[in-house]
Amino acid sequence: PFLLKLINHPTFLAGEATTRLIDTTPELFELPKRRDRATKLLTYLAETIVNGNELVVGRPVATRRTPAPVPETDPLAKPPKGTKDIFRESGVEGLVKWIGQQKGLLLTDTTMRDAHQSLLATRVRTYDMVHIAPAYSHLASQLFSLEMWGGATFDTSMRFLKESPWQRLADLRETIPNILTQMLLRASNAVGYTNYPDNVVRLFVREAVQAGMDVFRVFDALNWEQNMRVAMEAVIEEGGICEASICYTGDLQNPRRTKYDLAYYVNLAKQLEKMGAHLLAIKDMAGLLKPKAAVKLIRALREEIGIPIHLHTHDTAGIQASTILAAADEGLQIADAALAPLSGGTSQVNLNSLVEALRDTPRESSLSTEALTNLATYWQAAREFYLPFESYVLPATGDLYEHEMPGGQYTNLFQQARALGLSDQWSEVCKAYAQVNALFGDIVKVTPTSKAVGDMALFLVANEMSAEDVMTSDRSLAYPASVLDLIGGRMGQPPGGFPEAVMKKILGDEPALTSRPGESMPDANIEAAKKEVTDLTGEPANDRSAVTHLLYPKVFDDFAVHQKTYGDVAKLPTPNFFYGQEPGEEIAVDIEKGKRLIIRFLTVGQPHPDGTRTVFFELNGQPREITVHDKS
Ligand code: 3PY
Ligand code: ZN
Repeated sequence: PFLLKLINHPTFLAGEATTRLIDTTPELFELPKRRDRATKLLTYLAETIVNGNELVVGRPVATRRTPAPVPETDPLAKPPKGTKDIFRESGVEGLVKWIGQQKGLLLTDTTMRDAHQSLLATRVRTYDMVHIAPAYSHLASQLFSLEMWGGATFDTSMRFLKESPWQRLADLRETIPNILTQMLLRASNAVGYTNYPDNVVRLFVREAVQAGMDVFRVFDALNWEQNMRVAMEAVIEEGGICEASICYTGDLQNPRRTKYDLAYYVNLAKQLEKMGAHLLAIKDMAGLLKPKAAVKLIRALREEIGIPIHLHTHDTAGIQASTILAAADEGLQIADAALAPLSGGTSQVNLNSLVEALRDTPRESSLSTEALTNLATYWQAAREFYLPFESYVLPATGDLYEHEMPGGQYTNLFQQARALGLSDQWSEVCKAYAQVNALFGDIVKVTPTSKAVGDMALFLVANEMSAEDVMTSDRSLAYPASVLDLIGGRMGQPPGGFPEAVMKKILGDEPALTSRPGESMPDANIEAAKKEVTDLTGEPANDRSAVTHLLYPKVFDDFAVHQKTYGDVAKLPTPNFFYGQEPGEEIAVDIEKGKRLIIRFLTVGQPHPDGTRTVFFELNGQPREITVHDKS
């Protein structure tokens, strides 16, 4: 059976088996599980039925229970050839050449990463992605890539959704074999909020490539190319596609904003090209790139560098489609957009209408109207499951160009302000954010530097202080940890460094780091991490679980314990994951290919004297009882 397991393994089937397969895939050696997976899932459902899921408690209730409609495709048909096939057949050079030959604007769909990170607090589950995945591979094979991993999705999937980010990647890779996968990698911050040792970054990239990641959009939150080198080299060495980013800030249209001018961006792009980037991303995380500025930038970059350009922007201000269209006229090769139901506002531009805006022009995309409508119909319905996480819609005003808050942070910071009772002072928070940026020397603001600026802005408003007061006050203040990290140089260096006086004021006598943080960080002990994971789970750890533990020790450990107790809850339909089941409701749960559980919830018994209750189910037609603590 081992051989059978091996040859049926998705990696092997995809023709990518290497000698590392067995090292990186220890599940091949696992003995049949002693504990019963069905019992674990029933326990999860029973707990949720009796006590609720704390993720949704106190939030608006999603009432949709019916599955989102999946467009029909022929399950036996091979999906059409796509970008992944080109990459597989002709390597990164062939792919880059192919991009250069395309007349139409290529598009990346961000629905499964940035769109829900920006609109739904990153809460979209693997279940809802995997169900629409075959439709993507059959109907939208003309997409350049699918951004479906990285950024905040890595920790959020474990922290809140109790599912494995690695499994999400593997599942989508398997179900969408023909389109390139894409992720956001925060360079030395990996998928976290602070710099990690170089060997952790390298191991993470290696594992990501092995699990099926193709395009790595690498950025540094201060545009410090030195801090991108380790991640970029790892991507290139491991055989990934290295899309290095210039983060866009300031305003190329504004003659008074001189720090980040055209020469700055061109110079940075040239350095990234020299460092081996296969593609260049313009990462406009706050949606600040105005159409005329885009023309200037793309024109200059197209003259000065040879690699294809990929534009990422957020539609916070509502006018970014015009920026993409203007950039397309200048020869931009690839743009990011999200399917209609998850587009607009702090998310990306509407992919469906962008495709139509380009229709019958020289930059027409080969994506079909009907196919995209069908995919959008699915997401429209699937979004209903996530009603509890809908953000308060916060329209941007012209001051977006003053505070320059990234799309992913905009509604988030508002929620934080609201929690502190500062929602009516939102415009002051925005002003404070701009002041803090100026105080710190006008820096790039994106995860994690944006968090430090946001924390400092809230700190000032809550303490009724201005940024100026920071410099003049004699009080010793307990600054947020993120601010100490940033000004202490632990996130890297901005162009020109941080202002000396500000460093002195905030850090006092603490020395600041001015070299690359990774240089002075000792390598993490991978073997020790494996041992910790093994001790925790009682199962053999591999590089993947070790690196996850090193990136997010507590989050990973809590998740591992959850998984040990409740099994793979990612397999439950979303309404049942959030709300359990309704009496009489029957659900089908595919715990693996060909292994389906039919679970019917019958009723909950009266409380026992010890505070427990028995929940009655039918599992594949047989009665099953699960007793759980009633925490009410
Ligand atoms: C992230 O780092 O998660 C971002 O989306 C930054 O724009
Ligand atoms: Zn973004």
